[in-house]
Amino acid sequence: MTEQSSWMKEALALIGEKIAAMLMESREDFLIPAEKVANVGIRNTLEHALLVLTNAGYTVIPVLDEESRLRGILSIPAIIRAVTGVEAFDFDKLGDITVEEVMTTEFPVLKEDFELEMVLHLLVQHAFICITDEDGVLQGIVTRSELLKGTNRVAHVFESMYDITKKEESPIER
Ligand code: 4BW
Repeated sequence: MTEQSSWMKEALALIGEKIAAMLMESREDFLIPAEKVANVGIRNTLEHALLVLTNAGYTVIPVLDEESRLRGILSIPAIIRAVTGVEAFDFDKLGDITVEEVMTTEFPVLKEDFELEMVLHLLVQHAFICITDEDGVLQGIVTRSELLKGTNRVAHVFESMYDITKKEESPIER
């Protein structure tokens, strides 16, 4: 798992203070709490995992251990790959392979005091970001759609809250 690192933080351009503050007002709204996040256990079989994914309607979900610590993420394509033979699928193997054998362990994870810049940056590449506490226990996820809802709100109300005047020379136009 890729932890939030200081060099990465510094590499990211800072979001304007006022916009960041407005977005962070919705912080609680865009964090889907762990109890509402579909997940599978590390020792579950792929057969069980496929049922959970199918019933939840998601393509990728977090993998947890017995102490609710985040251990990986599991996708439908990864399950299908695991039962793909040279010429055919062998779906009988679903009951013999565990989630742990197939899950992805390289993915970004942030702590509860995450920086907004970091989340925005990571969501370009990833559909959701897992948030954990210091012990690695899943606290929730931030998804693209929840953050977009927050961004949408800022786009609608920002100019009604602030007087904006164009600078003579904007750095963006240089
Ligand atoms: O069951 C669904 N309900 C709703 N309301 N929307 C869904 C559902 N399934 C898919 N969607 C939509 C969302 O807009 O399709 C997008 C892509 O789904 P995904 O990736 O490929 O399964 C969804 O975009 P999103 O809300 O920004 O979510 C991004 C990703 O975050 C999802 C899924 O991998 C994960 N995710 C979201 N909510 C989750 C969840 N994983 C577990 N539990 C949840 N509650």
